Amino acid sequence: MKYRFGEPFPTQSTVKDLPLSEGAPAHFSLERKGDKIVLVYRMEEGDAIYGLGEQVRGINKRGWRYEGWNLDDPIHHEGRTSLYGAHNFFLVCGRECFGVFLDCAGRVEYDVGYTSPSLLTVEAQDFDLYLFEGESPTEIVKEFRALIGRSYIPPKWAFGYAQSRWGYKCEDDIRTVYENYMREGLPLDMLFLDIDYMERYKDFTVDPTRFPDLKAFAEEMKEKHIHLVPIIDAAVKVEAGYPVYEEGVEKGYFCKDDRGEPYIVGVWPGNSVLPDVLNPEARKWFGAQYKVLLDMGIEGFWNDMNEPALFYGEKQLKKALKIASETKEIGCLEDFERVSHTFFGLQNNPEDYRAFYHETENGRIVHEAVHNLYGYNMTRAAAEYFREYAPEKRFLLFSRSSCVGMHRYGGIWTGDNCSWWSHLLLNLQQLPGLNMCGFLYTGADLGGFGGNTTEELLLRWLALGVFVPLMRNHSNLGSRPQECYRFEKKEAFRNLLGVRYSLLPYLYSEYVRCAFENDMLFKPLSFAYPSDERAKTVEDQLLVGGSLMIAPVYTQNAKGRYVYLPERMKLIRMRAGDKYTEEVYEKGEYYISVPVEEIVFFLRFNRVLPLAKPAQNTASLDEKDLTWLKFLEKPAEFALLRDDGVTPIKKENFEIIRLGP
Ligand code: MIG
Repeated sequence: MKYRFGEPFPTQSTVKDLPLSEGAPAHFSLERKGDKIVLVYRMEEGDAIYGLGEQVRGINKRGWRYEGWNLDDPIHHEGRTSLYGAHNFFLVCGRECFGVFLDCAGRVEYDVGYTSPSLLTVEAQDFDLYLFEGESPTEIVKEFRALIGRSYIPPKWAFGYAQSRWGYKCEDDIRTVYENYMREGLPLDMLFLDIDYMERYKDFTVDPTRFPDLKAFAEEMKEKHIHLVPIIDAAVKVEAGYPVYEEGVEKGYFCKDDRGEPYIVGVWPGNSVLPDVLNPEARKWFGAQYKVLLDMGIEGFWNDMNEPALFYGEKQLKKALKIASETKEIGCLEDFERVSHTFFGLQNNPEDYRAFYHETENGRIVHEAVHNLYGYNMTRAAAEYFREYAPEKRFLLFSRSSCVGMHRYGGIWTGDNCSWWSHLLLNLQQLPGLNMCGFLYTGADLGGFGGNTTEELLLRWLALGVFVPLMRNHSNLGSRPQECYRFEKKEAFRNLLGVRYSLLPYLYSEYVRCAFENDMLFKPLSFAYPSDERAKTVEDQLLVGGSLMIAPVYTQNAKGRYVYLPERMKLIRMRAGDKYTEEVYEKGEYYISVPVEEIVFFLRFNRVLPLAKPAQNTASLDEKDLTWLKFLEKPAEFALLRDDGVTPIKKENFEIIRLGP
């Protein structure tokens, strides 16, 4: 059912046109608050609220307030209300179970039992409201996902292990990382290029002293089965003679102020302008810029700073400088506060978002009203161009900022987390919500981006990362280096990364199946065991695909952890992809020992798991030589994807493997 409130901007988040329903929507009562609509739902004691994608706090969202508002804020503590994505879909699960999607380009506010424990309110200005009813949470999610279209599928090599760091500056830095990985026998598929590969942070340029011949270098690395993945920032440097800037200005392709002049903001390159990716022509033009790097043999990109994140707006900065210069000396606290606040307030200032405009198919519109669509359309620009450039090829593409709809064009990483144990748990807790909203290709910066990691934290985090589609170790400039070879337990790292490759046939097959069937790769336990009251409260375990349950360790100095088994399961204790033990446990609660050198997970009853031999990279992975782990009392099937990992996937690429007990 679809209802319309106000005059929503067409987000193109959905792929189907539903007729508008008359009358009042079910479940909710409606209130008006100024120019906003408030949807009010009275929650039952036992209702759990799932979804909202990339957010803070637990799998069950009840007990806090949240916002759908894309924001670059590097400290993801639990007091936050929004992160980089706006994923406005949630499920109410209890006596009644239904799904809610707010198709909205602007800000959405949720109060999920915060002001009053039994009230859920959703507040926004102009939006389409969709309600979904169904037999089970999974069925409802599938209905929603059918509305928003099939999730992006990356190439198989994008399921390999990736090393990244802000601070690799030149060819030799990258080569050194590669050589160290090889010397230690550590598997690797991708090395990432952060902003320093560019010439003074100019998009689609390459610094000629740091990377004198990127094409040759990319080729050299590809021969070694390594993909280089460069970053692209949203903002374009203002600089005379820089073709991307000059051409964009000439054609009117950058966001403009109220007088029609390009709106100037400050990001990495200094004064910059924002490509108007909501203007179809400008979007096409921006996407075509990726050609420079594609022609060099690059096959993967990550799009950053596309909330869009602003260090300052030029006009606001000038105001701040004026205030500072008028304050000849700091005579009292008020002086100090006035000056410091004007400067602190410059970053991602709402005044800026209200001061520039997009030229869309539906006319000129102020950025604030369509803020959440920016990262989506930047990524769409790239994806649409890739399809033109090489229609038969899967590219790697993921973004920091996103909105429902972008899941068709690329994945996301969850931005600047910290090297904190709490963020390992947050990583796990975000996965089901992201999957519900169509984001299947996703991952957190393993080891943590900001701050200093430890060997133990990295090992534990990788032990979750082996199950997550994007398995990338990434860290901040100036933080403690965290490539696997920096630490002492080399063998543990080697084995652990190897396990990823052993699991790859399972993970990639299940991933693609989930994309085709609009299923979730990561589910809360309660989705599969709906009548199990204990399962509903589990916030630190997940089902991964149809066969597995994971229960990672996420506390410092732990030797193991308590695990809840909602049914009989087989515990798999893995030292390496070809070195493991199996042990059957009955339904119940157990303390399970988990040494840092091991990956421990559970095979579900009457399910199977294909395992490959550990490999150095996806290119050398032998997918013919599989071992099958089984926990069967009756025959079972598994849909194994057999394809080249690059060209478009067809349903026929799945081979149904039948196994008996
Ligand atoms: O303001 O390009 O989230 O992954 O390393 C920081 C530098 C800009 C933010 C990204 C991070 C990346 C960093 N970028």
